[in-house]
Amino acid sequence: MTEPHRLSRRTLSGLKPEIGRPGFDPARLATGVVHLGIGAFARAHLAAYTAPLLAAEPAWGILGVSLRRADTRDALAPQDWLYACATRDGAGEAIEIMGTLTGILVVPEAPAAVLHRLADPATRIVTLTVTEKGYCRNTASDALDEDDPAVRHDLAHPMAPTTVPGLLAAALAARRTAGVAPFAVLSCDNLAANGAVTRRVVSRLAALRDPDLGRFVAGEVAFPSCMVDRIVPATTPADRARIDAALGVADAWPVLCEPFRQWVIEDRFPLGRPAWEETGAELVADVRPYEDMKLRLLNASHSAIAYLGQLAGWPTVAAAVAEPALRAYIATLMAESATTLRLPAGVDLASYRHALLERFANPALHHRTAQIAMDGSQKLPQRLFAPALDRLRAGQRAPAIALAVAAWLRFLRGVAEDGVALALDDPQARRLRDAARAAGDDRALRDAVFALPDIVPPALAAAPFADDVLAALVELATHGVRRVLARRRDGTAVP
Ligand code: CS2
Repeated sequence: MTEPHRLSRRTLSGLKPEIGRPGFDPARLATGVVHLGIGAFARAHLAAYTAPLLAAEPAWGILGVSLRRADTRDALAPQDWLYACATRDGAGEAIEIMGTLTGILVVPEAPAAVLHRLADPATRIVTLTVTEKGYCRNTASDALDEDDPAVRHDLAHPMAPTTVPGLLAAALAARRTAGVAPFAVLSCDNLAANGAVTRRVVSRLAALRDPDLGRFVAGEVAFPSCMVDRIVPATTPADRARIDAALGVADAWPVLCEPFRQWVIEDRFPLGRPAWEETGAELVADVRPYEDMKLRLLNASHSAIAYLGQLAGWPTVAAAVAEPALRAYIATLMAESATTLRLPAGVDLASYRHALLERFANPALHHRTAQIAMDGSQKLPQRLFAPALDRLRAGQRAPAIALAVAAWLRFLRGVAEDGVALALDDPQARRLRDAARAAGDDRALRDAVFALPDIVPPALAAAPFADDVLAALVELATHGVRRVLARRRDGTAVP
């Protein structure tokens, strides 16, 4: 029985007319997609591209899976898996009720049920937003981290896996035994060549279980790559209160996002797919140029803004880019990274960069720098280290990238410029914090972190990049973020 003041199928028809609602009966959906990592991003991105197709194709409903916590399931179960998606910018907010989910399962509670649904022949695609760390990869080699205790657990208990590679290997093994064709695995995380990385970690874990299974996964399973883009900040209590007031009923966990969205997908789905091209996705043969452009311009800028913002006391991306000197620096950073890109056909770089700055300035999103600063060890390789390496190979320095990396190093010390403590939320937190704590001065800080070859590529730990990072660290210590950015804009800084 659902509550009268809670969003649910029963209260859906009583919502105000300006609230968008599903153009289909959510009760009639069947599961065709299983989504691992059913967080805010997938609920605002995958769901938005899929919802308009479900009236014609109700077999493509999405079963959500949470890998660790039960909170999303607990929030959405009493509301028949419905939730509000609020699209916001300076002009206002549009709210749509999303009804694409057929349920949510939580792995630690019910690993067998998750495996059962993954093995079900009706499941034709498994999509993933499990964050960079969910791939259990060594970020330097992009191979499975075989020393990861969770990976070791999954190898010892193949029928009760806890990791993404472990779950997928177990499900693909079950399908193979039952003679059911493999589903396609679509990674929607911010990794370069995300399909290839997923194939590598899943097939390696499968091979460690059984070499034959490893060959099957590597050779017979489709792992298309894709580039996803939509800024989806974490929902705050204030968002919840505002959206509840607009709905007139309570939604325990709405999501909010910017109007912009993009999805570029490699078209390799042996068992079929929803007609995502009808809802704006671009289906292409080679996603890599789109992925690199987005990671090295949007996400690289985000990480730079996050660490500079954490040090300088800018709580949100919009607050940071309201500073002219920061905006100028981000334009320089993008120009520096852009030299490493093979641009997708038809993309105008100047308009793309301009649009990014406009999106960052969205005053209604309150996208927190602390949120983006999380998991730097997992994000920096594809956002900052890869373009720096490419520039080095081309005989070019990378002073703007070096400043972003220096800001990250300073952030690892855990103290903002005004003395406020900064939280370090990163799977490598212990090693990074130990390295930062032991380091007396800036040179020691750089050397300690750059001596971790699985985190920072050794080629960057040498001159000239390491010199530029040290120069930036010293500059930050001497002048502080605001003055460093102003000096760089005026051309008075050394690099
Ligand atoms: C952000 C991304 O949190 C982060 O690291 O850079 O989540 C970013 O908002 C999305 O990739 C935008 O598509």
